[in-house]
Amino acid sequence: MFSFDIEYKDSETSARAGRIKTPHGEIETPIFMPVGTVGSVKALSPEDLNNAGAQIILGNTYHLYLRPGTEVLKHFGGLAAFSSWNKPTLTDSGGFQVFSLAELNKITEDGVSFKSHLDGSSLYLNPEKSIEIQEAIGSDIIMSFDECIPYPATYEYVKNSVDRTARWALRGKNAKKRDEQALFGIVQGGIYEDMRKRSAEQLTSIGFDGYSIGGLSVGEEISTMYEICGYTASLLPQDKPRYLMGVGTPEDILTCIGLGVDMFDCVMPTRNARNGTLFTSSGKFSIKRADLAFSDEKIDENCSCYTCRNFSRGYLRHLYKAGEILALRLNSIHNISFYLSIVKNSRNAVKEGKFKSFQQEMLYRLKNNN
Ligand code: PRF
Ligand code: ZN
Repeated sequence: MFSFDIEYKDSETSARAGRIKTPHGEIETPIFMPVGTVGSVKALSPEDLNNAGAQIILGNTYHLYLRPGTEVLKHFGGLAAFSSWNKPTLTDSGGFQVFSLAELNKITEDGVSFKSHLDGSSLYLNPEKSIEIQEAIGSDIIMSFDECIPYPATYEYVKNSVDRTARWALRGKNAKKRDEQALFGIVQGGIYEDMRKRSAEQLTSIGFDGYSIGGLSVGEEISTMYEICGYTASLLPQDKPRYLMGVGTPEDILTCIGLGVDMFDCVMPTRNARNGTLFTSSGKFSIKRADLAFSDEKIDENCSCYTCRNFSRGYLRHLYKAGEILALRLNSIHNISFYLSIVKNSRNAVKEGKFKSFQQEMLYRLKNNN
């Protein structure tokens, strides 16, 4: 069964250190969830993920519904068993992916019709169908089907969409059959504080196991993102986990932990790894740089991941330039390990009552890009 307990609260910021229990194991928060859209975190095996410190990974309803489909997933006993990950998984509802990837046909009160980005076939998702697919996937934490509002959007548009997202969230909750899965509601409302308040009130009065903050990092100013994130987090129940969807950079994660967010996911560490961009505690750099050819430095002297324990920047540059597939794996191992070290160190800092100084120091070092 699902539970969330807060173990420590920071006195200077809104940061919390907590523990989520799921049928597939426990998660220490704050946590970063590597993105495994189609049932694999690109370039990484479950063993690589375990060694990097991953505790939960994310899958997407939209992609898994298109391929391999619910019958295959059911046959293998759900995504965790199918992929041999066997630890906690969370799925996004498909709402956001339908709006961002598919060719949208029509949004009605009932749901959304769209064309598959794979073969153009016509498909349909609604709140009930999204829950049914997530039940077949068997993820420990599932999301309500929401309408993701484009940015910028008018106040009137946002209002209609917030209300519809609340009606869809209630329908999803009523359709849910499996008790062992936790269901989160997704707060929308664009950049309008009163709409965020309206959405948070609607969802908390329905009641969910946790609350996601959606509709951010979609093109608004970064300062606006932080303001709306902090405001929204302050409206949510203290005793439930808060998940900021699709965010973000190391700076964003450190900042938003301080605003009271417990869970994050983003393709940035894995996608950037495959493009040759590596994150370190003193900023990011490209492994393609000519001046790294003779570098015997590690990616990050402070990192103890498999890649940093064994390989020089010079060798990693060579692998990348030669188009070797090992480059993608080694880079991904480092970036995921780095992201997970940020949340782990944040958690430890909260426990030791020094999150604020840890956060300031980290943000300062990240800015001094090397
Ligand atoms: N809704 C859903 N998934 C999401 C988002 C959202 O608003 C975002 C926005 N950053 C990322 N992923 N369902
Ligand atoms: Zn490393």
